[in-house]
Amino acid sequence: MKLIGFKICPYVQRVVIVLHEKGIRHTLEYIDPYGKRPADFHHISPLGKVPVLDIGNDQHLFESAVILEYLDEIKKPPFLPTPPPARARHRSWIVYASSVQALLARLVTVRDEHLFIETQAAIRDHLARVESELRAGPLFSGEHFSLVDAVFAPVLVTIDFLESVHRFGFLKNLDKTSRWRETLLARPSVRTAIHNEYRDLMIEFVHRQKGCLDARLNSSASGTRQAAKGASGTT
Ligand SMILES: N[C@@H](CCC(=O)N[C@@H](CS)C(=O)NCC(=O)O)C(=O)O
Repeated sequence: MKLIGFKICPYVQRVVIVLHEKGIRHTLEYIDPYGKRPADFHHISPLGKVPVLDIGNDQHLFESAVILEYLDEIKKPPFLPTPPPARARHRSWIVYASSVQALLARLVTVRDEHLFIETQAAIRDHLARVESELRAGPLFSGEHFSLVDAVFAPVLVTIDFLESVHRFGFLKNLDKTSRWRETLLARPSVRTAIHNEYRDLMIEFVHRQKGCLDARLNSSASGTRQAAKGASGTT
């Protein structure tokens, strides 16, 4: 199998996580998000997005949630529960994770200050709802890894990055979600899914958006430069 993706794409990260959790042999082909797509890209990815999973015999799968279910069907252990109600509940939370991920993407790209503030509030509301859904842990369904864990891990990785560049405090007072974050981020599959250039590429991505978050990064960077100049006695 070959997974085609971008190095910072959270939807690619979720597929990498499941490939690793299941021990499925694969190769990864990273394409340049800002460059020209490979010639056959729109043929293999009708929506023009990554991830795409090449499963051989000229067959390509697109849409990460579908890819995850495919991987779950072909290799044990199953990560989706069997009883239909539980199975449906997990699928609902997989959709929910994509909504949170979309809000996080909006936070990085938005240029309107009002919408920037509004998006932060929406993210907090969504995370509070996740918190109320979590049980004793350590994972979404207790001890067993599930596809819900696989899709929320990249959400929490993105939040970690965002908190490292600006103090949003998204996980403040969300104790269960914070513990879930720690458990997930310590997992080898999740660590593998975070490309070693992830942080630098994310910062580059934020700068390219020229949005409200970029403005905050620039102002805190110039603040740091001013402080450094002041400390060294130069102005
Ligand atoms: N619903 C899709 C979302 C995938 C998605 O949005 N991928 C982004 C990158 S993270 C993409 O390929 N965007 C198109 C582009 O940047 O050209 C999935 O779950 O696979």
